[in-house]
Amino acid sequence: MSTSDRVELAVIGRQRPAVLEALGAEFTLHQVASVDDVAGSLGPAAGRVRGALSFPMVGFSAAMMDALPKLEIVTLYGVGLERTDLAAARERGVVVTTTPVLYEDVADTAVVLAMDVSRRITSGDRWLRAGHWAAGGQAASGRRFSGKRAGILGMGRIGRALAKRLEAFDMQIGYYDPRPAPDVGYRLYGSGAELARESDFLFLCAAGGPGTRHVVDAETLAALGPDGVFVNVARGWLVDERALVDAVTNGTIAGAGLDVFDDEPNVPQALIEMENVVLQPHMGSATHVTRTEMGRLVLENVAAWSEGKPLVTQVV
Ligand code: 8YV
Repeated sequence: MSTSDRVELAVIGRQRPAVLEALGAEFTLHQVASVDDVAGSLGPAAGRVRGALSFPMVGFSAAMMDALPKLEIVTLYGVGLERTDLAAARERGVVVTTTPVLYEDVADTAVVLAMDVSRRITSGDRWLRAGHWAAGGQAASGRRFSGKRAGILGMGRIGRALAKRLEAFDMQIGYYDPRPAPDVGYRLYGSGAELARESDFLFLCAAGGPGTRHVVDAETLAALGPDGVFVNVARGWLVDERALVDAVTNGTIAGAGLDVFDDEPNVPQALIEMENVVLQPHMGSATHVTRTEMGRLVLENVAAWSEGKPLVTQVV
C-alpha cells in the first residue's frame, strides 16, 4: 500500500505510545490539537479520517463526529461512556469500542483508599518522614476497617468486584442502585442517603451518565456522619465537591479517599491541604497489566475493523 492509500486515524489526547507505534506502522495518524475544533485541528485530513482514538473523560461528541464525515469507528481507552454520544454514533453508523478489563483494579483502588484513610497510612508516612517519630512523637491511631458496614453506591461491575473484596474483610455490605441487582444478595437501600446513614464506609462506584450530577450531596455526607469515610473511584461530578470540602473540613465526615475530581486535573486546594483526605490522580485502572490489556484491546478493535471482522469489545 502506498502512503496515500493508508487509512487515516485521528488521535485524541495522549494515547499510549506503544499503541501509537503499532498503529503508526499501518495507518496514518493525526493528533488532534483541540477537541473543540477537530476540523480546524486536522485541516483537509478531517475529510479522510475513518477512525478515531479517544479517552472516556474526553469522549466523542456529535460535533466531533460531524467534523469527521468519513468516521466509522471510535475506540475509547477506558470504559466510561458518559461523554460519548452513542445515539449520534448509531445514527451515523459509527461503531464504538471500550476496554472492559479494568474493574478488578478499580475495586482494589477503592479498598486501598478506604484503608489508607481509616488507618492513616499516607498521613503516617508523612508524619514519619517529617521526623516526628524520631523526635519522640506519638502517632495518632486510626479507625478499624474490618467488620465495619460498607455502603456501595452503584452495583455495577466495579461495585460487585469491590463487594467481593469487602466480604473478605468481614464487612456488612449494603448498596443503593436505581437498578437493583437482586442476584447479589446484599441489602438494597432506598436512597444514597439511607445507605450512607447505615454505613461506616461509603463507596461511590456508579457510572457517570445523565442525571447523576451530585448524587452524593450535603445530605448524603451528613447521613454518613462524623465517623464515616467516603471513597470515590467513579466520577468527580457525581459528588457535590463543595459540600465534600465542607464535610471533611467541618468533621461532618471522618475523611475521604478520592481518585476522581470534578475538574481534573484541578483539585480544590482545601482538599490538598487536608490531613484526613487521601488523593490519587485518577489512577484506578493504572496497573501495568491492565493498561497493557487496554492498549491491546484498542489495537485488536482497530485491526478487526480494518479487516472487516467482528469487533472485540463493541458497545455500539
Ligand atoms: C481510565 C476511566 O483510567 O475507564 C474509564 O472510564 O475513567 C479510567 O479507568 C481512563 O480512561 C484512562 O485515562
